[in-house]
Amino acid sequence: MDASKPAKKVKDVVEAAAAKVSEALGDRIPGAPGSRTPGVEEPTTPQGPPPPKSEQDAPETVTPTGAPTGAPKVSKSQQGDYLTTSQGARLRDTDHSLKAGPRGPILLQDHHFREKITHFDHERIPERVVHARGAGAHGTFTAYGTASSVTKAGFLAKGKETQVFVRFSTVLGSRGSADTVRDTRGFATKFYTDEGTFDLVGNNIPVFFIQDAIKFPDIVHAAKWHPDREIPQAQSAHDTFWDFVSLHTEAQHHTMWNMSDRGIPRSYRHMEGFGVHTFRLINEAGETALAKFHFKPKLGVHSLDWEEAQIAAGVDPDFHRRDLYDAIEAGAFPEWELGLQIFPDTPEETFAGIDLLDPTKIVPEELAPVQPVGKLVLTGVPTNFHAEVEQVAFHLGHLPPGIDVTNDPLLQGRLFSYLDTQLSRLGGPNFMQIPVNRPHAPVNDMLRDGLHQHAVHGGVAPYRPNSLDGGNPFTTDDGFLDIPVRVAEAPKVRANPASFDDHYSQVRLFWRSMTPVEKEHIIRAYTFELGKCYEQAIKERQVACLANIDPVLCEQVATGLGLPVPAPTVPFEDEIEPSPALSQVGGEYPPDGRLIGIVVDPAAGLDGVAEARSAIFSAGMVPLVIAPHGGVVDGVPVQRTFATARSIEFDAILLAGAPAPAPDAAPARDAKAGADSSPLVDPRVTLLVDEAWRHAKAIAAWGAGADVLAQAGISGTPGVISADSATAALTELQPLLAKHRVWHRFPATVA
Ligand code: HDE
Repeated sequence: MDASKPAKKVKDVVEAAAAKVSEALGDRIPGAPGSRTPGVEEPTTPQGPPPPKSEQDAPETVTPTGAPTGAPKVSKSQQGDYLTTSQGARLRDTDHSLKAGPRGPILLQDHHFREKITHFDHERIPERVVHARGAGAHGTFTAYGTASSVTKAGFLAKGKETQVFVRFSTVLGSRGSADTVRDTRGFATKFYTDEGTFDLVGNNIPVFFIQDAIKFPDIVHAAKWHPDREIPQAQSAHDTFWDFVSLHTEAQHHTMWNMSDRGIPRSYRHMEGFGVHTFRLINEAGETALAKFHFKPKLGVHSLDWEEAQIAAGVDPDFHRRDLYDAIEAGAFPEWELGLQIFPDTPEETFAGIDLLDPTKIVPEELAPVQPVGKLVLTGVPTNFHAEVEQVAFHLGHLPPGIDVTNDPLLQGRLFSYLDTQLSRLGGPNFMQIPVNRPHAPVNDMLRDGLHQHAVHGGVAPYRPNSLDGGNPFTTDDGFLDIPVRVAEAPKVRANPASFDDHYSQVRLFWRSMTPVEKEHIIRAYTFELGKCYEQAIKERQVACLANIDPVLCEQVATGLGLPVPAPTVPFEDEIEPSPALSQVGGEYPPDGRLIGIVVDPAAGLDGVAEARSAIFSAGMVPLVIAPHGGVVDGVPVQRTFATARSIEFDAILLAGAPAPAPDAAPARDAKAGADSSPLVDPRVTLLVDEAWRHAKAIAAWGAGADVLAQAGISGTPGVISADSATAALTELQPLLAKHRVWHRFPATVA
């Protein structure tokens, strides 16, 4: 008997079923792990390495010295059909080490074993000392030409397109920490310009904790884990952080931003990016101006709810990373407008009385509008995370002609630190030759040799002056100019300018610019974080700082902590004009890439579900069907089950039915099922709706879906829609999504 026959039959049936599911799924729901849909059985014939997925991109194939090679990007991937050693010799076996007999010891001569294990042992590199956790993507920057009057930087000339790589990050956590913790986010952009790489290494918060770089180890040691227990991971809700910021009060402004909704962004796509420091620009005519860089997201600035962020940290620690990559895969390319605030380059280096060299201060946009200079669009997911995201090396000293630094003492220190840190992270001085770090401009640098040298430098005279290499390379007058700014005569000191002593006026500005609901969130954040501190004295000291910011804020937080309300110690100035641009509430934005959960009840039929799915797709969003079990229901593919779905993943919930408890709705199987012994609706669905409601999300139902609203006790409440059809439900839902949350569901208690 041919033993392969029954096995082949099973294989055919299983593969046909898999193909059916994948056909029903289509390629529009992001998340497929590879470019090939696998069969159930292990492949036995060579098919070559898989091609990249369509949304993937990779570093340009330039040489280590920036020359285009014309090679396709996949040329850097694995080649051929057969497993080889690192030297390309084909292997017969990689599953057994070479032993002195089947039961004998492994032989030292096993060079394949040693190569495999040795390489594996060294796969990790030191994580970044800060910003260890991040995600990055490839894209393009297109300039409007509007900056040409202030800078001669070629990448800002009208219509110029420049490739970019952007890395977003949290600051405090280690590489494996959760994305949604309360923290500042890094927003670092590498522009591969024709005139040399420009790195804009910014954050999603426009101010910093410290004014002088020499304090960086202090703030980072205070904010990271306690050194004895390495607790807590990735968050500021602990004693050492609050100990430092309450003593070092110049940190109060940044801390307030962290306690606001800016500390828990909805996604990287919904964040602003700020260069923080003031830079000095120079145009073709040699005129200079001072400037601050801003990235404004096309989708608006939006945040998570704090409970949502906490649940996400457990349910999906990769929440932001997944959002970034899924959005690109779904074709909802993340987009920002780059803008400049421009200030006259005066000897005082101030604007409207604000010291432009103080990185704890902003210039309100109402005083100096952000002028758009170009568009950044992210279109490519990395091909290899380690090669690209982990090895990308940013440095503030990567500046093209036309952009220069100022004397901001924080910036000055960073100019040292970023180069220094790469030496230990990336193993030597040639990190700029790693593919993602290679400039796209020709490099002729006279830097030679060193560990991991990839370039094969020609010539015999890497020195200047020389005659042996014909004098090459030459300097040129259109090269990078260190703008010859006059340095005022002064004694050599360890001191700050007196203007740096104002630690509170802008914290008050921020607080007063918030809407009531945002103030509620800030009060909640301070009360939570300080409530997590152990030492009473630290809480008291921080509450004393809040007294210098606002009496209501101070009183509310003190009450939550059970502390007396102290009097201010720093006099309040006259009225501070609020800056509405600082608030996230108000405005309407496109819903691109938003995830809409559709709860279905297979027992009652899927009325309206197909039309809802296609309407959601056409609106540029992603529908995810949530059913009692996986697979395909009535021809509609299921992406989530009641067991796998959690509210935090969805921006809005659609209820297409009121499913009765599924067989696995038992607490012994799924704790989310709760204790109710005979619920009408599956308790996981009720929980989903409860959470979405608490997090001020829009919820819409049609048909029997309205029963779920009744069961949850939320029918008729703000932002909860009961409609006749799927189309009507979606029509009412979309304006709510454009505002991000149903803010009026929970009236604020503070003005
Ligand atoms: Fe950084 N910072 N930083 N920083 N920073 C690093 O560089 C440093 C500061 C920022 O995605 C490190 O390659 C000092 C401000 C981002 O790879 C390190 C000071 C801002 C990233 C370093 C600051 C930033 C970093 C760690 C005080 C916003 C991640 C690994 C003077 C404007 C970049 C590395 C990426 C990373 C030093 C302050 C943003 C150690 C000394 C202010 C987005 O070099």
